[in-house]
Amino acid sequence: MDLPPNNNLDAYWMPFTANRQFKAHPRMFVGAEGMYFKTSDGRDVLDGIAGLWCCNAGHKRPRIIEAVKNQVEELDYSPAFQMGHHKAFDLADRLARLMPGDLNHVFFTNSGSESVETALKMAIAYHRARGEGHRTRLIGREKGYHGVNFGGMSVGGMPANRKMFGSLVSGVDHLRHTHGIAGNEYSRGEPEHGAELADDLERLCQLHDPSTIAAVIVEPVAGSAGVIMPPKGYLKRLREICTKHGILLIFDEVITGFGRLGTPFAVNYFGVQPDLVTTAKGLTNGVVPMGAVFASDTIHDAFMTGPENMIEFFHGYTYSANPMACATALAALDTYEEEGLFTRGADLGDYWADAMHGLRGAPYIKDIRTMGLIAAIELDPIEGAPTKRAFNAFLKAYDKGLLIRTTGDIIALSPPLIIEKSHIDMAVETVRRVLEEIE
Ligand code: PXG
Repeated sequence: MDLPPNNNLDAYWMPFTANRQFKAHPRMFVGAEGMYFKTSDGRDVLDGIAGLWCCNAGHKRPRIIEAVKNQVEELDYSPAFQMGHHKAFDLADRLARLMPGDLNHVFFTNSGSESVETALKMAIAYHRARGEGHRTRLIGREKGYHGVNFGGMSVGGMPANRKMFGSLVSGVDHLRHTHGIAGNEYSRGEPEHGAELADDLERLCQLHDPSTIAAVIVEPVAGSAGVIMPPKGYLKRLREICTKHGILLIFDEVITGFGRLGTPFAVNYFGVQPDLVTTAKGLTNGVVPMGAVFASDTIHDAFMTGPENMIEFFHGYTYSANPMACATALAALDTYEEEGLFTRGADLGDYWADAMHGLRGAPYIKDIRTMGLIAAIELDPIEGAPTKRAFNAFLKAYDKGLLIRTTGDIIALSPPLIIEKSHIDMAVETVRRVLEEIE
Protein backbone atom coordinates (compact mmCIF):
# COMPACT_ATOMS: atom_id res chain seq x y z
CA MET A 1 0.00 0.00 0.00
CA ASP A 2 1.26 3.48 -0.87
CA LEU A 3 2.26 5.70 1.99
CA PRO A 4 2.09 9.50 2.01
CA PRO A 5 5.15 11.29 0.59
CA ASN A 6 6.93 11.55 3.94
CA ASN A 7 6.06 7.95 4.80
CA ASN A 8 4.86 8.90 8.26
CA LEU A 9 1.41 7.88 9.42
CA ASP A 10 2.11 8.53 13.05
CA ALA A 11 1.08 12.15 13.60
CA TYR A 12 -2.52 11.92 12.40
CA TRP A 13 -4.65 10.57 15.27
CA MET A 14 -7.65 9.31 13.33
CA PRO A 15 -11.26 9.74 14.56
CA PHE A 16 -13.42 6.69 15.32
CA THR A 17 -10.74 4.48 13.78
CA ALA A 18 -8.73 1.50 14.91
CA ASN A 19 -5.54 3.55 14.47
CA ARG A 20 -3.03 0.73 14.91
CA GLN A 21 -4.87 -1.62 12.55
CA PHE A 22 -5.22 1.17 9.97
CA LYS A 23 -1.59 2.23 10.12
CA ALA A 24 -0.47 -1.38 9.71
CA HIS A 25 -2.74 -1.77 6.65
CA PRO A 26 -3.65 1.72 5.36
CA ARG A 27 -6.64 2.30 3.12
CA MET A 28 -6.19 5.53 1.19
CA PHE A 29 -8.49 7.30 -1.24
CA VAL A 30 -6.96 9.56 -3.86
CA GLY A 31 -10.03 10.53 -5.86
CA ALA A 32 -13.78 10.17 -6.25
CA GLU A 33 -16.34 10.54 -9.01
CA GLY A 34 -20.03 9.70 -9.14
CA MET A 35 -20.61 6.45 -7.25
CA TYR A 36 -16.95 5.53 -6.87
CA PHE A 37 -13.84 6.28 -4.84
CA LYS A 38 -10.43 5.67 -6.34
CA THR A 39 -7.85 4.05 -4.08
CA SER A 40 -4.13 4.75 -3.97
CA ASP A 41 -3.49 1.33 -5.47
CA GLY A 42 -5.58 2.23 -8.49
CA ARG A 43 -8.84 0.45 -7.73
CA ASP A 44 -12.40 1.77 -7.97
CA VAL A 45 -14.44 1.23 -4.81
CA LEU A 46 -18.24 1.57 -4.96
CA ASP A 47 -19.39 4.03 -2.31
CA GLY A 48 -22.04 2.08 -0.41
CA ILE A 49 -22.38 4.67 2.34
CA ALA A 50 -22.34 8.09 0.61
CA GLY A 51 -19.01 8.92 2.23
CA LEU A 52 -20.41 8.82 5.76
CA TRP A 53 -24.10 9.24 4.92
CA CYS A 54 -23.35 12.68 3.50
CA CYS A 55 -22.50 12.63 -0.25
CA ASN A 56 -26.13 12.25 -1.26
CA ALA A 57 -25.49 13.37 -4.86
CA GLY A 58 -22.32 11.31 -5.16
CA HIS A 59 -18.89 12.73 -5.85
CA LYS A 60 -17.30 15.42 -7.99
CA ARG A 61 -20.56 17.06 -8.95
CA PRO A 62 -20.16 19.89 -11.49
CA ARG A 63 -22.47 22.47 -9.88
CA ILE A 64 -20.80 22.07 -6.53
CA ILE A 65 -17.29 22.33 -7.96
CA GLU A 66 -18.25 25.51 -9.78
CA ALA A 67 -19.91 27.01 -6.69
CA VAL A 68 -16.86 26.39 -4.51
CA LYS A 69 -14.50 27.89 -7.10
CA ASN A 70 -16.66 30.96 -7.64
CA GLN A 71 -17.28 31.57 -3.97
CA VAL A 72 -13.63 31.52 -2.95
CA GLU A 73 -12.99 34.20 -5.58
CA GLU A 74 -15.99 36.31 -4.57
CA LEU A 75 -16.19 36.29 -0.76
CA ASP A 76 -14.00 33.82 1.09
CA TYR A 77 -15.13 34.65 4.60
CA SER A 78 -17.58 36.99 6.23
CA PRO A 79 -17.86 37.49 10.02
CA ALA A 80 -20.67 35.41 11.40
CA PHE A 81 -21.61 37.80 14.20
CA GLN A 82 -23.28 41.18 13.58
CA MET A 83 -22.60 40.90 9.81
CA GLY A 84 -24.34 39.04 7.01
CA HIS A 85 -23.96 38.01 3.39
CA HIS A 86 -26.65 37.26 0.83
CA LYS A 87 -26.14 33.54 0.45
CA ALA A 88 -26.72 32.92 4.16
CA PHE A 89 -30.19 34.46 3.93
CA ASP A 90 -30.96 32.80 0.59
CA LEU A 91 -29.99 29.42 1.93
CA ALA A 92 -31.97 29.76 5.16
CA ASP A 93 -35.03 30.88 3.21
CA ARG A 94 -34.74 28.00 0.78
CA LEU A 95 -34.28 25.46 3.57
CA ALA A 96 -37.26 26.82 5.51
CA ARG A 97 -39.41 26.41 2.37
CA LEU A 98 -38.21 22.86 1.92
CA MET A 99 -38.98 21.86 5.51
CA PRO A 100 -42.66 21.13 6.23
CA GLY A 101 -44.76 23.02 8.75
CA ASP A 102 -43.70 26.04 10.76
CA LEU A 103 -40.01 25.17 11.08
CA ASN A 104 -39.26 28.49 9.43
CA HIS A 105 -36.05 29.61 11.14
CA VAL A 106 -32.61 28.22 10.45
CA PHE A 107 -29.52 28.50 12.66
CA PHE A 108 -26.25 27.47 10.99
CA THR A 109 -23.55 25.30 12.55
CA ASN A 110 -20.62 23.30 11.18
CA SER A 111 -21.52 19.69 11.97
CA GLY A 112 -24.20 17.40 13.26
CA SER A 113 -22.68 17.49 16.72
CA GLU A 114 -22.88 21.28 16.79
CA SER A 115 -26.45 21.20 15.49
CA VAL A 116 -27.40 18.97 18.40
CA GLU A 117 -25.73 21.21 21.02
CA THR A 118 -27.46 24.19 19.43
CA ALA A 119 -30.91 22.57 19.51
CA LEU A 120 -30.53 21.43 23.13
CA LYS A 121 -29.48 24.93 24.18
CA MET A 122 -32.36 26.46 22.21
CA ALA A 123 -34.82 24.16 23.96
CA ILE A 124 -33.67 25.02 27.47
CA ALA A 125 -33.36 28.75 26.72
CA TYR A 126 -36.78 28.79 25.06
CA HIS A 127 -38.48 27.50 28.18
CA ARG A 128 -36.58 29.97 30.33
CA ALA A 129 -37.47 32.86 28.01
CA ARG A 130 -41.17 32.13 28.55
CA GLY A 131 -40.91 31.81 32.31
CA GLU A 132 -40.51 28.04 32.59
CA GLY A 133 -36.89 27.98 33.71
CA HIS A 134 -37.61 24.81 35.67
CA ARG A 135 -37.76 22.85 32.42
CA THR A 136 -34.10 21.86 32.09
CA ARG A 137 -34.14 18.10 31.81
CA LEU A 138 -33.23 16.49 28.48
CA ILE A 139 -34.45 13.08 27.38
CA GLY A 140 -32.60 10.98 24.82
CA ARG A 141 -32.91 7.30 24.00
CA GLU A 142 -30.83 4.20 24.54
CA LYS A 143 -28.74 3.48 21.43
CA GLY A 144 -29.23 7.08 20.25
CA TYR A 145 -26.38 8.88 18.54
CA HIS A 146 -26.31 12.65 18.61
CA GLY A 147 -22.67 13.37 17.94
CA VAL A 148 -19.72 13.55 20.23
CA ASN A 149 -19.93 16.84 22.11
CA PHE A 150 -20.99 16.85 25.74
CA GLY A 151 -24.70 17.51 25.28
CA GLY A 152 -25.08 15.09 22.40
CA MET A 153 -22.97 12.46 24.12
CA SER A 154 -25.12 12.79 27.25
CA VAL A 155 -28.48 12.41 25.51
CA GLY A 156 -26.90 9.74 23.32
CA GLY A 157 -27.19 6.12 24.30
CA MET A 158 -24.21 4.26 22.87
CA PRO A 159 -22.24 2.97 25.85
CA ALA A 160 -18.82 2.95 24.15
CA ASN A 161 -19.22 6.63 23.23
CA ARG A 162 -19.98 7.57 26.86
CA LYS A 163 -18.15 5.35 29.28
CA MET A 164 -14.69 6.96 29.10
CA PHE A 165 -15.86 10.52 29.51
CA GLY A 166 -16.86 11.06 33.10
CA SER A 167 -20.24 11.98 34.45
CA LEU A 168 -21.45 13.88 31.37
CA VAL A 169 -24.21 16.51 31.49
CA SER A 170 -26.51 16.16 34.47
CA GLY A 171 -30.30 16.07 34.32
CA VAL A 172 -30.49 13.67 31.39
CA ASP A 173 -32.52 10.48 31.12
CA HIS A 174 -33.18 7.98 28.35
CA LEU A 175 -36.13 6.27 26.73
CA ARG A 176 -35.84 2.57 26.02
CA HIS A 177 -34.60 1.74 22.54
CA THR A 178 -36.69 -0.02 19.91
CA HIS A 179 -34.12 -2.50 18.59
CA GLY A 180 -34.62 -6.23 18.38
CA ILE A 181 -38.35 -6.43 19.02
CA ALA A 182 -39.68 -9.93 18.34
CA GLY A 183 -41.76 -10.06 15.18
CA ASN A 184 -39.97 -7.10 13.57
CA GLU A 185 -37.27 -9.15 11.83
CA TYR A 186 -36.79 -8.62 8.10
CA SER A 187 -38.86 -5.43 8.10
CA ARG A 188 -39.42 -3.27 5.03
CA GLY A 189 -40.29 0.28 6.01
CA GLU A 190 -41.73 0.78 9.47
CA PRO A 191 -41.75 -2.38 11.58
CA GLU A 192 -45.11 -3.52 12.91
CA HIS A 193 -44.44 -3.91 16.60
CA GLY A 194 -43.38 -1.58 19.38
CA ALA A 195 -45.33 1.69 19.11
CA GLU A 196 -46.12 1.30 22.81
CA LEU A 197 -42.43 1.85 23.60
CA ALA A 198 -43.18 5.56 23.12
CA ASP A 199 -45.17 5.30 26.36
CA ASP A 200 -41.82 4.96 28.10
CA LEU A 201 -41.85 8.77 27.99
CA GLU A 202 -44.85 8.68 30.33
CA ARG A 203 -42.74 6.64 32.76
CA LEU A 204 -40.02 9.31 32.72
CA CYS A 205 -42.67 12.00 33.14
CA GLN A 206 -43.95 10.18 36.22
CA LEU A 207 -40.44 9.82 37.60
CA HIS A 208 -39.17 13.37 37.03
CA ASP A 209 -42.45 15.28 36.72
CA PRO A 210 -43.11 16.60 33.21
CA SER A 211 -42.65 20.21 34.31
CA THR A 212 -38.90 19.54 34.69
CA ILE A 213 -38.47 18.23 31.13
CA ALA A 214 -37.34 20.63 28.39
CA ALA A 215 -37.07 18.35 25.39
CA VAL A 216 -36.94 14.86 23.96
CA ILE A 217 -34.42 14.20 21.21
CA VAL A 218 -34.58 11.16 18.94
CA GLU A 219 -33.28 10.12 15.56
CA PRO A 220 -36.39 9.31 13.46
CA VAL A 221 -34.27 6.46 12.07
CA ALA A 222 -31.30 5.65 14.30
CA GLY A 223 -28.17 5.30 12.18
CA SER A 224 -24.97 4.81 14.11
CA ALA A 225 -26.31 2.29 16.60
CA GLY A 226 -27.18 -0.07 13.78
CA VAL A 227 -30.00 1.35 11.69
CA ILE A 228 -33.10 1.04 13.83
CA MET A 229 -36.39 1.96 12.19
CA PRO A 230 -39.18 3.41 14.33
CA PRO A 231 -42.13 1.06 14.87
CA LYS A 232 -45.33 2.04 13.10
CA GLY A 233 -47.04 4.78 15.11
CA TYR A 234 -44.13 5.25 17.53
CA LEU A 235 -43.09 8.76 16.51
CA LYS A 236 -46.68 9.96 16.38
CA ARG A 237 -47.25 8.68 19.91
CA LEU A 238 -44.05 10.39 21.08
CA ARG A 239 -45.33 13.64 19.58
CA GLU A 240 -48.66 13.30 21.36
CA ILE A 241 -47.06 12.72 24.75
CA CYS A 242 -44.65 15.66 24.27
CA THR A 243 -47.53 17.95 23.32
CA LYS A 244 -49.62 16.82 26.27
CA HIS A 245 -46.84 17.72 28.72
CA GLY A 246 -45.42 20.86 27.05
CA ILE A 247 -42.17 19.09 26.14
CA LEU A 248 -40.35 20.02 22.93
CA LEU A 249 -39.69 17.26 20.41
CA ILE A 250 -36.38 17.38 18.56
CA PHE A 251 -35.79 15.20 15.48
CA ASP A 252 -32.12 14.61 14.82
CA GLU A 253 -32.17 14.36 11.02
CA VAL A 254 -28.42 14.41 10.49
CA ILE A 255 -28.63 11.20 8.46
CA THR A 256 -32.28 11.23 7.36
CA GLY A 257 -32.21 14.80 6.03
CA PHE A 258 -31.90 15.58 2.30
CA GLY A 259 -33.53 12.62 0.65
CA ARG A 260 -32.26 9.54 2.46
CA LEU A 261 -35.77 8.12 3.01
CA GLY A 262 -37.12 9.09 -0.42
CA THR A 263 -38.56 12.33 0.96
CA PRO A 264 -36.69 15.57 1.67
CA PHE A 265 -36.79 14.92 5.43
CA ALA A 266 -38.03 12.28 7.85
CA VAL A 267 -40.61 14.90 8.88
CA ASN A 268 -42.22 14.36 5.47
CA TYR A 269 -41.82 10.60 5.54
CA PHE A 270 -43.46 10.04 8.92
CA GLY A 271 -45.86 12.99 8.82
CA VAL A 272 -44.91 13.93 12.37
CA GLN A 273 -44.04 17.54 13.11
CA PRO A 274 -41.28 18.20 15.65
CA ASP A 275 -40.41 21.56 17.24
CA LEU A 276 -36.74 21.51 16.28
CA VAL A 277 -34.82 19.60 13.61
CA THR A 278 -31.05 19.11 13.48
CA THR A 279 -29.28 18.52 10.18
CA ALA A 280 -25.77 18.46 8.64
CA LYS A 281 -24.11 15.97 6.25
CA GLY A 282 -26.24 16.04 3.07
CA LEU A 283 -26.80 19.77 3.47
CA THR A 284 -23.59 20.40 1.51
CA ASN A 285 -23.30 16.94 -0.03
CA GLY A 286 -20.51 16.52 2.54
CA VAL A 287 -18.20 18.79 0.56
CA VAL A 288 -17.80 21.64 3.08
CA PRO A 289 -18.64 21.10 6.76
CA MET A 290 -22.00 22.62 7.66
CA GLY A 291 -25.02 21.95 9.84
CA ALA A 292 -28.39 23.63 10.26
CA VAL A 293 -30.97 23.66 13.04
CA PHE A 294 -34.59 24.34 12.10
CA ALA A 295 -36.72 26.02 14.77
CA SER A 296 -40.48 26.57 14.82
CA ASP A 297 -41.99 30.06 14.70
CA THR A 298 -43.04 29.66 18.33
CA ILE A 299 -39.53 28.88 19.53
CA HIS A 300 -37.89 31.58 17.44
CA ASP A 301 -40.42 34.23 18.39
CA ALA A 302 -40.01 33.55 22.11
CA PHE A 303 -36.43 34.84 21.82
CA MET A 304 -37.32 37.98 19.87
CA THR A 305 -38.15 40.18 22.86
CA GLY A 306 -36.29 42.80 24.89
CA PRO A 307 -34.32 45.82 23.65
CA GLU A 308 -33.59 45.65 19.92
CA ASN A 309 -29.87 46.26 20.35
CA MET A 310 -29.56 43.16 22.54
CA ILE A 311 -28.33 39.79 21.30
CA GLU A 312 -31.27 37.41 21.69
CA PHE A 313 -29.43 34.07 21.77
CA PHE A 314 -25.90 33.95 23.18
CA HIS A 315 -24.72 31.20 20.90
CA GLY A 316 -23.00 30.82 17.53
CA TYR A 317 -19.80 29.73 15.81
CA THR A 318 -17.05 31.62 13.96
CA TYR A 319 -17.97 29.57 10.91
CA SER A 320 -21.78 29.72 11.21
CA ALA A 321 -23.09 30.41 7.70
CA ASN A 322 -19.57 30.44 6.31
CA PRO A 323 -19.84 31.71 2.71
CA MET A 324 -18.03 28.68 1.27
CA ALA A 325 -20.45 26.38 3.06
CA CYS A 326 -23.52 28.40 2.03
CA ALA A 327 -22.47 28.42 -1.62
CA THR A 328 -21.85 24.68 -1.50
CA ALA A 329 -25.20 24.01 0.16
CA LEU A 330 -27.07 26.07 -2.44
CA ALA A 331 -25.35 24.10 -5.21
CA ALA A 332 -26.11 20.82 -3.45
CA LEU A 333 -29.80 21.77 -3.18
CA ASP A 334 -29.79 22.70 -6.88
CA THR A 335 -28.33 19.31 -7.72
CA TYR A 336 -30.80 17.42 -5.54
CA GLU A 337 -33.73 19.27 -7.07
CA GLU A 338 -32.58 19.09 -10.70
CA GLU A 339 -31.90 15.37 -10.47
CA GLY A 340 -34.98 14.47 -8.42
CA LEU A 341 -32.82 13.10 -5.63
CA PHE A 342 -35.18 14.05 -2.80
CA THR A 343 -37.60 11.40 -4.05
CA ARG A 344 -35.25 8.98 -5.79
CA GLY A 345 -35.16 6.84 -2.66
CA ALA A 346 -38.91 6.33 -3.05
CA ASP A 347 -38.65 5.48 -6.77
CA LEU A 348 -35.86 2.99 -6.18
CA GLY A 349 -37.08 1.87 -2.76
CA ASP A 350 -38.73 -1.37 -3.85
CA TYR A 351 -35.78 -2.45 -5.97
CA TRP A 352 -33.43 -1.64 -3.11
CA ALA A 353 -35.52 -3.50 -0.53
CA ASP A 354 -36.00 -6.55 -2.80
CA ALA A 355 -32.27 -6.71 -3.47
CA MET A 356 -31.30 -6.39 0.17
CA HIS A 357 -33.90 -8.83 1.45
CA GLY A 358 -32.71 -11.22 -1.24
CA LEU A 359 -29.66 -11.74 0.97
CA ARG A 360 -31.82 -13.52 3.52
CA GLY A 361 -30.34 -16.93 4.19
CA ALA A 362 -26.73 -15.92 3.43
CA PRO A 363 -24.26 -16.94 6.15
CA TYR A 364 -24.55 -15.34 9.62
CA ILE A 365 -27.48 -13.07 8.75
CA LYS A 366 -30.04 -12.78 11.51
CA ASP A 367 -31.95 -9.70 10.35
CA ILE A 368 -32.25 -7.33 7.39
CA ARG A 369 -34.02 -3.98 7.68
CA THR A 370 -34.69 -1.47 4.91
CA MET A 371 -36.25 1.97 4.55
CA GLY A 372 -35.71 4.50 1.75
CA LEU A 373 -32.13 3.99 0.57
CA ILE A 374 -30.93 2.56 3.87
CA ALA A 375 -30.28 -1.05 4.75
CA ALA A 376 -29.02 -2.83 7.83
CA ILE A 377 -27.72 -6.37 7.63
CA GLU A 378 -27.37 -7.72 11.12
CA LEU A 379 -24.98 -10.63 11.68
CA ASP A 380 -24.60 -13.19 14.41
CA PRO A 381 -21.47 -12.19 16.30
CA ILE A 382 -18.44 -14.45 16.64
CA GLU A 383 -18.73 -15.95 20.08
CA GLY A 384 -16.54 -14.06 22.53
CA ALA A 385 -15.48 -11.51 19.91
CA PRO A 386 -18.29 -9.03 19.33
CA THR A 387 -17.93 -6.67 16.32
CA LYS A 388 -15.13 -8.78 14.80
CA ARG A 389 -17.23 -10.54 12.18
CA ALA A 390 -18.65 -7.29 10.82
CA PHE A 391 -15.22 -5.64 10.85
CA ASN A 392 -13.84 -8.59 8.87
CA ALA A 393 -16.72 -8.12 6.43
CA PHE A 394 -15.80 -4.44 6.08
CA LEU A 395 -12.16 -5.28 5.26
CA LYS A 396 -13.13 -8.03 2.82
CA ALA A 397 -15.74 -5.84 1.09
CA TYR A 398 -13.16 -3.08 0.67
CA ASP A 399 -10.79 -5.57 -0.98
CA LYS A 400 -13.63 -6.57 -3.30
CA GLY A 401 -14.38 -2.96 -4.26
CA LEU A 402 -17.29 -2.00 -1.99
CA LEU A 403 -17.26 0.50 0.88
CA ILE A 404 -19.65 -0.42 3.69
CA ARG A 405 -20.01 0.73 7.34
CA THR A 406 -20.25 -1.49 10.30
CA THR A 407 -21.40 -0.81 13.82
CA GLY A 408 -21.30 -3.62 16.31
CA ASP A 409 -22.10 -6.67 14.18
CA ILE A 410 -24.38 -4.75 11.87
CA ILE A 411 -23.52 -3.78 8.29
CA ALA A 412 -25.06 -0.47 7.22
CA LEU A 413 -25.59 0.62 3.63
CA SER A 414 -26.66 4.16 2.70
CA PRO A 415 -25.41 4.89 -0.82
CA PRO A 416 -25.43 8.13 -2.76
CA LEU A 417 -28.98 8.74 -4.01
CA ILE A 418 -27.72 8.71 -7.62
CA ILE A 419 -27.23 4.95 -7.33
CA GLU A 420 -28.37 2.82 -10.31
CA LYS A 421 -29.86 -0.67 -10.21
CA SER A 422 -26.62 -2.16 -11.52
CA HIS A 423 -24.75 -0.71 -8.54
CA ILE A 424 -27.32 -2.15 -6.15
CA ASP A 425 -26.86 -5.57 -7.76
CA MET A 426 -23.10 -5.27 -7.45
CA ALA A 427 -23.34 -4.25 -3.78
CA VAL A 428 -25.61 -7.16 -2.92
CA GLU A 429 -23.49 -9.72 -4.75
CA THR A 430 -20.36 -8.40 -3.09
CA VAL A 431 -21.91 -8.62 0.38
CA ARG A 432 -23.04 -12.17 -0.40
CA ARG A 433 -19.55 -13.24 -1.47
CA VAL A 434 -18.02 -11.50 1.53
CA LEU A 435 -20.30 -13.38 3.93
CA GLU A 436 -19.50 -16.64 2.19
CA GLU A 437 -15.78 -16.04 2.56
CA ILE A 438 -15.40 -14.65 6.09
CA GLU A 439 -15.58 -16.59 9.33
N1 PXG B 1 -26.60 13.13 14.93
C1 PXG B 1 -26.78 12.04 14.18
C2 PXG B 1 -28.12 11.40 14.11
C3 PXG B 1 -25.70 11.50 13.46
O1 PXG B 1 -25.88 10.40 12.71
C4 PXG B 1 -24.32 13.28 14.34
C5 PXG B 1 -25.42 13.75 15.02
C6 PXG B 1 -23.03 14.00 14.47
O2 PXG B 1 -22.67 14.60 13.28
P1 PXG B 1 -21.15 15.07 13.03
O3 PXG B 1 -21.27 15.90 11.80
O4 PXG B 1 -20.76 15.88 14.22
O5 PXG B 1 -20.34 13.82 12.86
C7 PXG B 1 -24.46 12.14 13.54
C8 PXG B 1 -23.26 11.62 12.80
C9 PXG B 1 -22.24 5.96 10.80
C10 PXG B 1 -21.84 7.37 11.07
O6 PXG B 1 -21.64 5.32 9.98
C11 PXG B 1 -22.79 8.25 11.53
C12 PXG B 1 -22.42 9.56 11.82
C13 PXG B 1 -21.12 9.97 11.64
C14 PXG B 1 -20.18 9.07 11.15
C15 PXG B 1 -20.54 7.76 10.86
O7 PXG B 1 -23.21 5.48 11.40
N2 PXG B 1 -23.40 10.35 12.29
